[in-house]
Amino acid sequence: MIDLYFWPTPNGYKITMMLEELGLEYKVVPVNIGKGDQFRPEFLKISPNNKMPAMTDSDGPGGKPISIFESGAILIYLAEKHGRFMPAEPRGRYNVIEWLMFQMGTVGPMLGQAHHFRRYAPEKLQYAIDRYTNEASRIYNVIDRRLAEGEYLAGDYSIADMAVYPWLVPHTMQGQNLDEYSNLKRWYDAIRSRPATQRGFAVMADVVERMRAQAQERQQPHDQESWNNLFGKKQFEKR
Ligand SMILES: N[C@@H](CCC(=O)N[C@@H](CS)C(=O)NCC(=O)O)C(=O)O
Repeated sequence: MIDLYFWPTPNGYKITMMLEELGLEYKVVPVNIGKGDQFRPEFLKISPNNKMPAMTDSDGPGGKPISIFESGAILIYLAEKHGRFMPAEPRGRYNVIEWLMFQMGTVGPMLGQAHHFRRYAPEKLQYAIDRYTNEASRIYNVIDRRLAEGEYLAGDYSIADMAVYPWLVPHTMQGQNLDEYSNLKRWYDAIRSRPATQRGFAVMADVVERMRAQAQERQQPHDQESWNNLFGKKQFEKR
């Protein structure tokens, strides 16, 4: 049995997309990162960086349980275990891994900063807004150029595409217009229309809707408690 420690964010959706593509049964264990669930000692044991997603599989290597944190590692684990969405042959495999690493090292961290400075930061710092909006445009151009060469990022539809796609869903928050990137837009629409993508994004959709309504009501993305957990004192406590 798979337990997925999850909250509905781009990093979380990478894994629900993959689990849905594989047609696996899994239990969602909500990790409410706004309420501080990520700091619970039992969660830190499987995810020492206090971030979701994390996953446990009772049927890990050698038939023994395994726990994994970092979405890229989880995707590689699932792809290798099930022999899908990453070729076994070395050239194809490294091609997928390089684009997956591009997501993990660049797409996620940089677009996350764009969200932070464009939307979450209490002070509007023009330098930071420009820096991360420009960086987002640069990244979108890299993806667009790559997708001029092929249908997907690395050969057939793979875990690299599943890692990048959820980060481009909030493109307006990153100051990006998909119509300016024709190859990327074609790829984006193809992935969006996959039934597994839709099922992956339906996980905890009720919570997303509730959080959206609450944020709209208070006209701020975070309340005091979630700000403190994600960006304030609680986040930086020594543990
Ligand atoms: N590199 C990690 C990043 C995961 C990550 O940033 N998770 C965020 C939500 S998207 C989180 O759990 N934040 C809670 C916190 O920072 O305390 C991965 O890809 O798994």
